[in-house]
Amino acid sequence: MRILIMDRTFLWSYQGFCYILLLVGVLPSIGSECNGDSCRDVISMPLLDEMKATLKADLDVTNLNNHLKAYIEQQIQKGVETAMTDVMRQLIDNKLETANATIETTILAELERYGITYIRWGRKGCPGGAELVYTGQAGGNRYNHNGGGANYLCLPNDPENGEPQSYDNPQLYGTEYEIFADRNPRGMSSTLRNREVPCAVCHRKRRSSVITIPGRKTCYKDWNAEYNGYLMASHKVYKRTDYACIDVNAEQFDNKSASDEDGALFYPIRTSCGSLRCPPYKADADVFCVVCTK
Ligand SMILES: [Ca+2]
Ligand SMILES: [Ca+2]
Repeated sequence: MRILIMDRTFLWSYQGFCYILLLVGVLPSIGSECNGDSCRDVISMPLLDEMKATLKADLDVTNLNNHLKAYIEQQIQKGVETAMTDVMRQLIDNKLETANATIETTILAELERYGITYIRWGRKGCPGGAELVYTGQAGGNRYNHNGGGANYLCLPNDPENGEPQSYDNPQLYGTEYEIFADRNPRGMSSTLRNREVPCAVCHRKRRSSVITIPGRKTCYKDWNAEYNGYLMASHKVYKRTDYACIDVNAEQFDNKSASDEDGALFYPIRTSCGSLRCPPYKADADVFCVVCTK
């Protein structure tokens, strides 16, 4: 059976045609076979009573149906594609969100494991936010020894000691401040001379670099100051040592009275112009230092 689908324009024109036939007496009656939307796909009518012929208007709307079918299929396909795209997008968004959260958690966990360490000379604790690895006493080689180690050491307060030996090679001493009243760097305590020097090994998480800048008390842009102070070393007439940055707020190691035991020594140092350009440096001046991390 054919499916008849007619638009309103077609129906009006067909009904008009029927009325014209009625007026000219050709169409005896339209009957129930053609009545608005109920028109059948096949309409038959007698032209004249005398004529044995029958006009058969066969309205074939196959092409229209095909177009409509194609259009509907196209719309359905489009709708399905849109729905699928939305679902896939949502799935991908959810997966990406989960993946990003996992990556962020992993990175934060890894960052907790990374960091830098430095020694804070002259203090028992670390600056705010830095973790204390251990606290101890500054040590080194005796100021008048010709050989051996020249660097200062941060010796832990809870050592694991070796066996006693009789050979003559002592090289591990405590360190004293040798800060005389007439050469006391500004801001530092004037009671430190011949006192022992504490130190702290500090760990700063989530940082990858540490530098000690001589000649400055502030860090450069994007660097964070851990502590600042004055550059010190052994005296120039003694044996050579490293330089060390002594905290401006240096404290004494313990409450023992200031006895002159010597050992390794920290003397403030000053500039000497010539090969050192002044300016920018200042003649015969204390030398600042700052420990910076990033
Ligand atoms: Ca002492
Ligand atoms: Ca001394």
